[in-house]
Amino acid sequence: MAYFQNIDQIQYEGPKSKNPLAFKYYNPQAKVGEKTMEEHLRFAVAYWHTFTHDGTDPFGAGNMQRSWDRFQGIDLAKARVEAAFELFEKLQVPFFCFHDVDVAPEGSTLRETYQNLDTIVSMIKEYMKTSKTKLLWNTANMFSHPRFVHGAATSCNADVFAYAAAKVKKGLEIGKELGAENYVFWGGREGYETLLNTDMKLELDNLARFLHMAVDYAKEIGFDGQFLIEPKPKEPTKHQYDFDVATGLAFLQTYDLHHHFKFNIEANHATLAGHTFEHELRVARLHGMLGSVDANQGDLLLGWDTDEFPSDLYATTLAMYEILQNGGLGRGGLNFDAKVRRGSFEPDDLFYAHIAGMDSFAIGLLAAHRLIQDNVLEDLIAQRYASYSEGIGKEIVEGKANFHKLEAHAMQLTEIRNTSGRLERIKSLLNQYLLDVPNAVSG
Ligand code: XUL
Ligand code: CO
Repeated sequence: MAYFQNIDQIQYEGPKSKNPLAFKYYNPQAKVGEKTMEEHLRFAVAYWHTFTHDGTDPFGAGNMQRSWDRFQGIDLAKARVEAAFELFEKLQVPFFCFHDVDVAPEGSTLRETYQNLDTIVSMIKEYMKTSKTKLLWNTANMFSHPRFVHGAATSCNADVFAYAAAKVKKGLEIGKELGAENYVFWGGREGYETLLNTDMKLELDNLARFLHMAVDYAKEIGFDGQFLIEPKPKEPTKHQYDFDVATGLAFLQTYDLHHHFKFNIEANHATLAGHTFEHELRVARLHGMLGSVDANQGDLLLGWDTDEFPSDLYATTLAMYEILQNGGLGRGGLNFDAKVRRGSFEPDDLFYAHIAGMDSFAIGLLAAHRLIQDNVLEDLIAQRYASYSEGIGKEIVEGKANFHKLEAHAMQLTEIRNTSGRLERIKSLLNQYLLDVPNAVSG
């Protein structure tokens, strides 16, 4: 049966189209440089926001109109799979992502939960045989159930640590079964509320022990997906251990885990950490650790994780700039970890939201590609740092300088001349490239 009866497959109609159910910029088969847009962008639908979230917020009950909600329990889970593959096909998205509890209800015992998962995973596997949509990543939800009140791998309760391990073990088996490209570890409640009752050293050591066990088990069963850490500074705990990319990197290096992991970078998590999205992407890229992206955006007037669909074209352009400079996302993708606003409760809003996100990243891709082709930022940066390609600067970067030499150089300086950073000129250039995108598409 069809859950989105009034909606046909979304087609590319170009920037002049007035059809709200059409792509204006995302043209999956169109080439940008060497790759098609579909290959560059590797979009994924997040199961939890699109098929599970019901609009509940701290002040109000669920309000989303979702026709699958007339079912319950395992039947509801099955209806969601049907709805999901219908939406994937109509949106032409190459990937999807899910948590264990998004796809199958928890049973009253762990064994029963496994049975529910097995039922739904084999149904998903059947659908995947004929669908073009693949699994970008799956993960285990280790934050919603009350047992995880003090965390999972960092819980003060060893039974909870064991329960969490069982969930990840099952998750890795599911990832292998469905051919997942990646497996995500978002820290859920891995953090703390107060140091007054927290053994931080034990918690961090345990988190590392847990991740090493996951690496070992993946090897044992031959699961070859890329492992990803998703940093977030706060929510649900006041301090999350995987605060941002730099903090996560230090943790991974300290515990000798960095060979096995990359980062899944979420835009809204970056802004919560007081960074820009592109900052987090850059830090990961410089260390060869940029794995995948949770494509959303926050509201800078609000201090919490709003998970909006991305529409800020500056952010998508600068993100795509980092991704292109990275040589792409490899096995990663752009997962819309984003939800429609509570006021957007009708089923077709799910399509408008994804179209907005996909077009916004397609525009970002087109603008960033041209910026790179024309060496716009590279030339500006090369000029700005020109003092390091000759004289004393060259000696510094070549390791030929020391404090004696530098002091002697400084002593003979009569004047130090700086030049302008020209930020406003650069922003105008960026505007020109963005406004040129429709021309890039039509010709
Ligand atoms: C929470 C969040 C998660 C992860 C997967 O803020 O982003 O949905 O992406 O657990
Ligand atoms: Co996320």
